[in-house]
Amino acid sequence: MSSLKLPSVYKLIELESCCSTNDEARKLANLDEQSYPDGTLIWAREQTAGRGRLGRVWDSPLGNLYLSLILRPEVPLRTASQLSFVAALALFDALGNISDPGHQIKLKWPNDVLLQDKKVAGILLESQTDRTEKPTWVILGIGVNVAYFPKNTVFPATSLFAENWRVSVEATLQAFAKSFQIWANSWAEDGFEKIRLTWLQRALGLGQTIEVNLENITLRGIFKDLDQHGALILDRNGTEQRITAGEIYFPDN
Ligand code: BT5
Repeated sequence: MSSLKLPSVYKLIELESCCSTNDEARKLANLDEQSYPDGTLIWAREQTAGRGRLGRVWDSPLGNLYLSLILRPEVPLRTASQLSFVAALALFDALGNISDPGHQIKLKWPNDVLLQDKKVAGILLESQTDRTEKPTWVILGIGVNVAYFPKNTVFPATSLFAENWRVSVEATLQAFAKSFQIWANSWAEDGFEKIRLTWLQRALGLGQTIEVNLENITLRGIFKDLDQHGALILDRNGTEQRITAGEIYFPDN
């Protein structure tokens, strides 16, 4: 066990190893709400079956940060999905707070964090709803490449260590927990607009030509905006297209 201190809104569960902290969180969230309330944070030193979005593998050896937060927001699912942008802002601040000056941190739609234009952290939001509109839980999975990153990825990846940034997993976790509390409060009290605008200020490629890979087609256009539901607005020769899922690339970079 570590001697980690987190703000009291979190209930920390530490694991040496697990399959996926999101799967562990899902199990606990379904057990009972009293024992695993909003703010339960599952942290594992390594994962044997870490997951990215769309069934992708998330490499999870010892040395990186892997955590999942159980959240129980009293809002419709569509609103709850804004939490991935809340988490992206928290990661941005957390890394900014523990970094040496001179490192460039940016956000990449929908919710990646880039360091020196390479992916250093990813977010996986999962939820479960019952018959009401509201989710019974939302699980926010966060992976930060502290010491290790995979080579040969389509979009380049990096780690904090690879950018000569020596920081511990514990310090990264502590910084994230602190920043997430601040942004989650802002979201709960003032809604999405401030989150949306701040996210846009920190996004890579806004106003520039980007490529969006959809399942069967690649679209090219100008990255114009983020709408109130977190969709990317792509301007294609004056016609605006709303993109809700896909991978973006920056051809001019
Ligand atoms: C994500 O997926 O970015 C979400 C990653 C969430 C991981 C956390 S760890 C704690 C929690 N438990 C889990 O099981 N998952 C969550 P996606 O957008 O699909 O990005 C995957 C892509 O990111 C890969 O195809 C690589 O290009 C790149 N990448 C960068 N670092 C990586 C790493 N450590 N492992 C795998 N892919 C990485």
